[in-house]
Amino acid sequence: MKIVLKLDEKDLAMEILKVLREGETSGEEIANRLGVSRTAVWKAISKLKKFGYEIETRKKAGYRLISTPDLSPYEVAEACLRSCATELIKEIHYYTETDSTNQRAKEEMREGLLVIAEKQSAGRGRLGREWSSEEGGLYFSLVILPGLPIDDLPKITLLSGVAVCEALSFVNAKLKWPNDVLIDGKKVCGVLSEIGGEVDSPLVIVGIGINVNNPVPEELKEKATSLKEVTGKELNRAEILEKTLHEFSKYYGLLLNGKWEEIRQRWRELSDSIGKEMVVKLANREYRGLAIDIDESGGLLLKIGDKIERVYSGECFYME
Ligand code: BT5
Repeated sequence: MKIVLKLDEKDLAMEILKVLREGETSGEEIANRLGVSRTAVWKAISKLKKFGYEIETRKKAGYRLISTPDLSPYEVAEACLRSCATELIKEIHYYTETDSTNQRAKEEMREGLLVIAEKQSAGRGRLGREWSSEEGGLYFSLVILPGLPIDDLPKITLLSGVAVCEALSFVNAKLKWPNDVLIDGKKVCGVLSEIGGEVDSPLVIVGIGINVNNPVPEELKEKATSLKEVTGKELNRAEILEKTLHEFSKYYGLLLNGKWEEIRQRWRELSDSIGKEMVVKLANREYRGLAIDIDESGGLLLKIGDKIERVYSGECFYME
């Protein structure tokens, strides 16, 4: 199922939610307050129930909101509005399931689009790898138009990692170059930035996957974890989305205002990689060395013997 919500347009189900959050209300009162028919109210309430809102209907008294799902199109829209990232997000495409939110975003390719899915059947990582995307995780892609040269785009991946790390500061999340967020050395989030649109002013799709309440597949257990596993409880995905978008818009604003150095410094502070021996595999060669810093364009600086090598992409491992 797909739901489209435009943040600058009113949506009846969202309006009704707001009313129900104030307390029990009759169908008639809702209809009068919002200037719609009672049938329209009833239909919107049925839709809300379908998305997991528990709403009690009592004769005469009316509708009472009993519980709210941790993610739904409406929770996503409210999270976007609360996150202050509304300059970046204009439209939400919410899927109960899709192949890949990056793929969906790539097909639409409109600045201001946020694609989010409860589950992905073909979630993807870099270099053709897979991203396991069971129900309970957070999987979303944002289309932005940074107006920056292509060479600056790795900075978007790095700042996205910083934003997730800040949002997950309650579990002491750290960054592994170039696109991983770790908790106690295990991957909890991956970022996949892709490019489309015009060459001189490319649109960028920032895809973020965070393991929240989803199970981590058995074969990844040694190197991956989820927030539920770390904290021992289920977390509200809309809240994590809100925090991440809030931090993203803050750091993205810094980048657009020429303050890359501030982001770079924050990356260093949150880094798990600096000071570690790393292996970076490229298609035709492999580097092994001590990670000492990221350079001015976001590349990793590896000290190999008495030489410093710069790497800009590749598969990265820590040496045992
Ligand atoms: C990434 O790739 O880490 C980028 C992942 C981006 C996923 C998001 S979800 C929303 C959006 N839509 C998409 O289709 N993608 C984005 P990479 O660095 O290549 O890491 C992939 C590797 O991480 C895999 O080869 C596995 O070893 C591991 N992995 C796969 N699923 C994982 C998971 N759920 N949690 C932790 N590690 C995982």
